[in-house]
Amino acid sequence: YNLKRFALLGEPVGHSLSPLLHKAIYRQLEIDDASYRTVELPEERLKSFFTGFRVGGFDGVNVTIPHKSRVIQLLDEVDSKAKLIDAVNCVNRVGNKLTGYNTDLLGFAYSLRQNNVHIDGNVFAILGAGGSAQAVGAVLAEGAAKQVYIVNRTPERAERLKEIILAVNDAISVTVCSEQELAERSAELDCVINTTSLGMAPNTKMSPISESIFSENCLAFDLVYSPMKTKFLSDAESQGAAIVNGLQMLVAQAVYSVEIWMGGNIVAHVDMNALVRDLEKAIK
Ligand code: SKM
Repeated sequence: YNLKRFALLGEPVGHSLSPLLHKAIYRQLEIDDASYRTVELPEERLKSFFTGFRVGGFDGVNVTIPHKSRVIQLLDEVDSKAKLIDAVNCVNRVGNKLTGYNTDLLGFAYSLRQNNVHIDGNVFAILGAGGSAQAVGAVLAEGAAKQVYIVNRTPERAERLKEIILAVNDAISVTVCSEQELAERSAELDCVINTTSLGMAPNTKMSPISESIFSENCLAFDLVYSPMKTKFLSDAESQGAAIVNGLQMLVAQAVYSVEIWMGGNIVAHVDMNALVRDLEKAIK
């Protein structure tokens, strides 16, 4: 009897929904020989953790804030897209070899598809320019968005995000702009994506942008999922925009991780909507 062991590494990880989510995935797939736990890991213990992981301590791990970039140097191989955005959130061990992936990218692309958001030829705004913004930018670039606006407090990070988008697809028009400049373009926007943590519990009264940005033809996508309806999303809804929160992306990145670890065609066989409902119940 060979129990497969998986874990989420981060600091903090106490409030993560991943253990519950992964257990729900195993239950759905009738996998009864897998376990998933959180490992709270300060930076100085990352290296020694990986020494044990490599020789069989775990079969695979997810990586969350603040280690997604730092783990890269501890791996044998890294998927090219993960390398480009300098973020790994999923590591697979085969024998003593560790390979890094980024399933946040795949999860975001999945959620856009599920909500019928076409990337090709459309106009997007990305709010924020941190790690998850880079994943979002890479997906929009690969899907051949027509135009991407980037609004971020520090222009240096916004420029870095612009470079990443253009490295994936140099045919895209990318503009770093102020909130005011974006507001003047609001009629053009097909989709506005919040990648900042503004509005996340406990700061639920905050939004990264004024509600004047939204229109009826726009979809507001918030990577935040707690609360399920942030101020950003309720503002968008009040302007007649469609809204999507980050739960579906969270579920999808987990399912893609399980597929990497266990092989087979898991993404196609899982009921993602049922998993989203499981999480909604847990959040309430
Ligand atoms: O990339 C994911 C990670 O796999 C799990 C997670 C969580 O449990 O909060 C968040 C994201 O960083």
